[in-house]
Amino acid sequence: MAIIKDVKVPDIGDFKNVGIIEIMVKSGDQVKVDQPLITLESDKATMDIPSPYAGVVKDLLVKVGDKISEGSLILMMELTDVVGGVVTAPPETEQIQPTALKPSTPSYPLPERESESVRSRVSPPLVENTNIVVTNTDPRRPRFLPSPPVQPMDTSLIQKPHAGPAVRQMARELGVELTRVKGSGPKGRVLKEDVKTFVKQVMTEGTVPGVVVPLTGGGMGIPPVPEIDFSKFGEIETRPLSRIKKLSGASVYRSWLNVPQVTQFDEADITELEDFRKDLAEEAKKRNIKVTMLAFLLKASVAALKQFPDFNASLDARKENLIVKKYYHLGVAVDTPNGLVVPVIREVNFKGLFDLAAELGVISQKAREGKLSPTEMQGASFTISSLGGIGGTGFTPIVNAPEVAILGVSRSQLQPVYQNNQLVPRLILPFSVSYDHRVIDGAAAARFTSYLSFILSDVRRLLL
Ligand code: CAO
Repeated sequence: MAIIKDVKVPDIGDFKNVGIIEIMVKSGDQVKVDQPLITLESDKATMDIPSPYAGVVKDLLVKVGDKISEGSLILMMELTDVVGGVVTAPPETEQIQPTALKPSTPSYPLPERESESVRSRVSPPLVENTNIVVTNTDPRRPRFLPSPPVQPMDTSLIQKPHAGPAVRQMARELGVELTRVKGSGPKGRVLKEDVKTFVKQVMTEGTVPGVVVPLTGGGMGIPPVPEIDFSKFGEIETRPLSRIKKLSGASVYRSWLNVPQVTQFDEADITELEDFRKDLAEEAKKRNIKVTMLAFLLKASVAALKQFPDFNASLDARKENLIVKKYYHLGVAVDTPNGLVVPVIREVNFKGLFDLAAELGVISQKAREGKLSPTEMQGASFTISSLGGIGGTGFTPIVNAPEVAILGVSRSQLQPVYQNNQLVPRLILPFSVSYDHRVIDGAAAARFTSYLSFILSDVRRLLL
């Protein structure tokens, strides 16, 4: 005997006029209880509407894009698990309630025994009352059971993840927690591609990928930053982050999470160095270049890296070996209108001050025009971030992993220094070195910065 049932949208809490973004069944499909039929998408969440019955889809009455609310008719279904007018339930009665719509209360208590009169008043879960009787195939349990009372959907359960069922299934199969995956679909919905990218990056880098995961929530066990509607407090403007900001953001986030880093602060007396730099100004002008402190810092850094090779190194992927580099390619952080980029000056050890100054001019210009090629930003063994042209007395640069150390330079200032029993004005350059503490000890870091200070205080040493 064919029994045709209406399948309607159950109680979905406060959600009304919610758009359908996916339909998982078509007319003629055989569906099981709890099998997702359609996916709805509100502003912040997606939710599946599962089938309350086992049966065959007869008429599909909705299409993608339709807006529906509680009680809207989704489809007509011919019930299959019907024996003599009785609809058989899945083996465990608790499963009657669709999993995606589990009420916040525990499972419905099973009565010990129900009389035949129950037949006329039971209803399938989450839809209007009908004359259908739900039975249980477990012989230890009563044959006729009332349905659980209609429960409103616990909408907190559907706030996340923002993904369709196919994507969720894929994530489940791969063991991916969808809350960690940044969605690139409409309204931030997680797509299959996002899950694949996530898995790829976890596999290759052993980290939660920053590019796809600006972890607004809970990734790697990190407590989520609450999402706040700031417009409640005043006027706001939402501006998309530039591509460079997203990439550099992902990169510093990855380093921040992966590298236990410490920053060692120091300073150098660059009075003589500055005099020398000024002496070079005329010659530099003839060459149409400007020799800033940075060219000296590049040379001095190479001297310090040669003295302390562990700073010019990377941990291998298994974190068991230190790969010490015999080349000196130095990254230089450049501030551009679109964000931070780090072009690399290769073989600094073989280049003179004028060459370095010229190259710095070219790459910073290219960086600001967004014309750097990817290869021009690869291969650094150590990085310098100089904010000296702007200001500040000190900062903690983030190690540019997998490098193990980075030099941060602040603005030099004339300061009174006690020398030969008197206070004399000296030009003092504050700087800092952040380092990966797995590779470099604090004592080594202090030796490194002291050596750098020594070299900068007496650049003749660079010739040795
Ligand atoms: N102390 C005092 N003055 C300094 C100085 C220092 N440490 N470093 C540079 N200056 C001076 C320069 O001599 C120059 O002076 P004049 O204008 O009188 O000639 C002026 O400051 C501007 O220098 P500059 O910044 O143009 O040149 P630079 O070679 O020092 O730096 C570059 C080049 C590309 C590194 C820099 O422009 C830049 O982008 N810095 C920002 C890097 C950054 O954002 N780092 C943070 C990353 S971590 O979040």
